[in-house]
Amino acid sequence: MKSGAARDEALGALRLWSDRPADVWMTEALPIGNGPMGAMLFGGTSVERLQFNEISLWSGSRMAVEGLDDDGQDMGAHQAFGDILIHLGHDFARVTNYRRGLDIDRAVHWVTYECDGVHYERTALASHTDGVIVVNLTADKPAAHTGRVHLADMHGARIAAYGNRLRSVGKLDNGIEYEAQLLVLSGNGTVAASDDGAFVGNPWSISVPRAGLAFDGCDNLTLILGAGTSFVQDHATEWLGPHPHAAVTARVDSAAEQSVRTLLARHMEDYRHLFGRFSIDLGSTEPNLSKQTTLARLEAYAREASTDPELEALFCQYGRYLLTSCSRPGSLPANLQGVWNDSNEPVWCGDYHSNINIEMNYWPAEPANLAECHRPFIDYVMSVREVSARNTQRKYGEVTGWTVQTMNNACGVSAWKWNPPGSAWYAQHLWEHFAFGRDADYLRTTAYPVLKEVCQFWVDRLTQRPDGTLVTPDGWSPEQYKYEPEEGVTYDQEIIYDLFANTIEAADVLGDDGEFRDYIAGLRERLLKPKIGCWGQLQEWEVDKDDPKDDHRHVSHLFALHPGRQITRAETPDLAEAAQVSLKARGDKSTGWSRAWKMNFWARLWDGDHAYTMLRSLLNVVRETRTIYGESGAGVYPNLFDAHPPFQIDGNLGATAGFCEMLLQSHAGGIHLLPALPAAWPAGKVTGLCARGGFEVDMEWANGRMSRTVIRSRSGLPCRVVCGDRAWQFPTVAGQSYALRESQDAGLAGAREPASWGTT
Ligand code: FUC
Repeated sequence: MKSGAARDEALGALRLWSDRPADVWMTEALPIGNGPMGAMLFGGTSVERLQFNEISLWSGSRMAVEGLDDDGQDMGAHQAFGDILIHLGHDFARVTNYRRGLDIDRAVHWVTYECDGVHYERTALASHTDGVIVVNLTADKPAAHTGRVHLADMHGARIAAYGNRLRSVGKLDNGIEYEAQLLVLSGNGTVAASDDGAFVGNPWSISVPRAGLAFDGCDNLTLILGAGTSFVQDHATEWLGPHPHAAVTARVDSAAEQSVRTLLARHMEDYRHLFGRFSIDLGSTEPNLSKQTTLARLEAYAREASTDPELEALFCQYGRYLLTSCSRPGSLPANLQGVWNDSNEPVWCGDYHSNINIEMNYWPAEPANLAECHRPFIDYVMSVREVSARNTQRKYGEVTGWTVQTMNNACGVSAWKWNPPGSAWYAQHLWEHFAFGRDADYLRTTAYPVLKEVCQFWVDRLTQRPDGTLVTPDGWSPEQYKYEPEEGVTYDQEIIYDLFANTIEAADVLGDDGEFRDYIAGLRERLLKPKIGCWGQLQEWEVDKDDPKDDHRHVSHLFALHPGRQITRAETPDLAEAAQVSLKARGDKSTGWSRAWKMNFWARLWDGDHAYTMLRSLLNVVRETRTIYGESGAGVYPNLFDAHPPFQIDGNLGATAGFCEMLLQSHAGGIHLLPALPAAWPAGKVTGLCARGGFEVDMEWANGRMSRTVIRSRSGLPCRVVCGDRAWQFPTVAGQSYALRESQDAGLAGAREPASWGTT
């Protein structure tokens, strides 16, 4: 692992760091994760705390209960799993040269300090390859580690020590069984079970079991943590599978057979394969500033005139780090807090919220080159289809297809308000995975059946007016409590338009469902379309009643601008203008995720400076952990977690999508380079940005103008590119790269003539 000196050199790069241990979980501890497992590290010296989670540890019903109404369903909540406490006894008052940090290009958490003349180093990683969390503690003097390790559990599990292993085994009321194992290995010295309960104190008042492990005179320690549950993503087995004991034991044992160096190497190879595909350089930060702690940089950033392009790039990449760490194929998707949760009653149950939040989580997956990380959401949608269909029939009677309520758990149990276009919004993600990846098999077997069945729900449900117009009944614009349900709400109409548009395109690609395709195309024509109201706004309702003073955080009626594509600056300029009027009226100040959405909206409106204003408001450092809806309190915490407040990961992930949207758009007629470049980023470079159609783009710009672009074709489809007043159009071969060259006519205002292009 990296030496202290090498580490210092890299300060300021893709790293979050601090000069003191964390006190507060939500705002200061730093996250690692391997998909199913997540952990928050505090970097303590007296007591190190590693709070951990498993994505499938959910309380509440596994099945909707017949006879109960929507709000009566017990959807439970994502649960905290437990904690590891390592009692080291290095009182912080005696510690010097303390640093802790998170390197997001390696996905490694580290701590270094000196105490009583000994230099200590600690690293932690969550390995997806090996399915475990590893913590390694070293020192530059022999026998420097003496203390105790405890494994605590949040549900009163049985905890016992066996040799050098701690095991917690428990069962939730809903039948989900779970187990965690912590194996402690040492270089020299001894590690032994000890249940004398001699030391149980910790600053967080975590209730610590008597059983623990005592380590004595060890040169180094390696902790290997495995955790699992009996949840399986299959309603046919009522979501339960075998007890996790065997799988957890196998993972921990197999990791224990490898050296820490090997575990690290395997972890980095896997992680970098995903993370390393995309890079972003928005300019250099002044060296004195880039050397500062993350908190100091955030505080400097809060001063109007201060710039820190490296912090902005870090924030963009942090969203990719977080998604990679909490959303890997084979497990559940990222919930409201990704996977990181220290409470059994997290706000909004740490759920799958269908009216913006889970979708926003996945906005960066495709453009930021993490298509694999999109899979858990797609698999989740596939897994809840049947139970959602039953639930939908309970509500709407004999309809085909299905939809969801606003709050959803891991087993597809829904609660709270129905969100009729929720399934259509989900379906957009299945389509986007194809639009970027162009895998026709996937489209045929996975995405298209979902698109079609969700269309069928609307075929049954749309109301036809005498003039043939189709409207959705009983709509609600999230989350406008002042208004009763009504017909033709813009949010509904726009999402259904998007569903129909995606289904039509999908059928065109597949080429064998022409009748259905034409039928849906006919319905799309007749859908009530967005309207411009009396103050120039895009109407949120069919009736022109929008309140210009309404600053609600949800901007649902602008779905067609983003993430939809019904409204674009180029094709529907009047509607785009109206969307801008509405957006301005809503104002910039709101919750974290709302700011992130507005960053994307302004990018789609090609106003890079306003998108940048939203980015700055997202990077506003706060400490507020209570729930606040209004303008105050939102931004990021010192650990760069997005603050709704409280912590909600959608703001992080939505912001990363916003960066992509500022630099490249591909939702309307080809690839548009630098559509919303702010004045704040006159020069920069990005590699591995993805575009619909199956393209990957590297580009550099200087003085606000593109200087170099290379497009890699994955799909072999023809490519059309626009940048400012230049345009290119050319056939491609899958696997080939194409460098765009300046045309002779470059610079002619409005010219859209094909410029030259060449293979690299
Ligand atoms: C929606 C939002 C809230 C919050 C919650 C999880 O209901 O209105 O702001 O993000 O989801």
